[in-house]
Amino acid sequence: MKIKAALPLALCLALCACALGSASAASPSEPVLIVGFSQVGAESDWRAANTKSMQDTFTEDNGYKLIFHDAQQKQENQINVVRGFVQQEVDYIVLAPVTESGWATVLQEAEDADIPVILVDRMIDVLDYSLFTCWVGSDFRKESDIAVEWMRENLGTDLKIVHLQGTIGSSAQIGRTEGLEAGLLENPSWKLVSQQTGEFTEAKGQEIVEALLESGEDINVVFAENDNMAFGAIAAIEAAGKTAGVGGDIAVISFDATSAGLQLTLERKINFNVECNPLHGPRVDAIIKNLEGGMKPEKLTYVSEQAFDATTLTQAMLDDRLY
Ligand code: GYE
Repeated sequence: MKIKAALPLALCLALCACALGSASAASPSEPVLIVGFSQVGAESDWRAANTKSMQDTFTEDNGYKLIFHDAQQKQENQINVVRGFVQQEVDYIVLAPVTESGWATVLQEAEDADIPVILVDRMIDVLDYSLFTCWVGSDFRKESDIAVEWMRENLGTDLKIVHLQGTIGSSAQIGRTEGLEAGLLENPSWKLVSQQTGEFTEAKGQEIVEALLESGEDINVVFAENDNMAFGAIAAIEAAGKTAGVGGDIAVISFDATSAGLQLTLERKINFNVECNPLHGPRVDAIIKNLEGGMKPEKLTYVSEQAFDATTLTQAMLDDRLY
């Protein structure tokens, strides 16, 4: 709003003319599908890439009107906005749920109004799977198992681990935490020095590691449940005069493999980075097209992902990545 208010009148008029122009360019015979998307927030690079993928896909040119809402990591905001989508009678509700529990009531309202609900990214914890049409996202437990296996093979036995968890109760946190906890049980020589939530943000990741290093804790691994918390951890490690990554004082394990995350992996400050693919826009578009065509999509779709070891990562591997 601020930007618009500062625009000169002539430019405003030109922008308005363009907006009207593109609206009238859409063929009147083609119905525009209204999609209400409740996004988690803007906490991470992964999230930004996911928002962009959705916004780039659900455009007027593609036959959609997107109502985008950022819930600022608060489930109550999401419940209110999903209820609003039901009242507005949107054609589809797309929901990236902050946490898994607490969805049954509002999703029942969507079902009663016959509005399909497509879940993206994180899952929900409901007994009745008819409350949502389908889900597409990542296998967070598998991502974590891959990281733990890599730690077992590459970091040895004497591990003193700081575990930076994501938003408590989110599928990404639940799966990644389960993987590490299973690894701790299987490897009794691994010590969990600290386990705290950094809410998937860089600032909190930094704060936690800073405080631990200041209090003199002996640590040699940071297991960060996303890239942004890993960025914060690395900043804290370096500010304490220590080195992060391959051959350094503290190894860093991360998830997402965003472009900034892989850059730090290439620089060998992150030892191992497990990909989590955020490009769900085209996947949800395909699901909607199937539903429009009367087809029934798969109930659960896991996207395929890879993992990156700093010692084998090359610039060429980063060049053709999309996020
Ligand atoms: O790993 C993290 C984000 O749910 C997969 O949420 C997503 C996670 C992602 O904030 O960076």
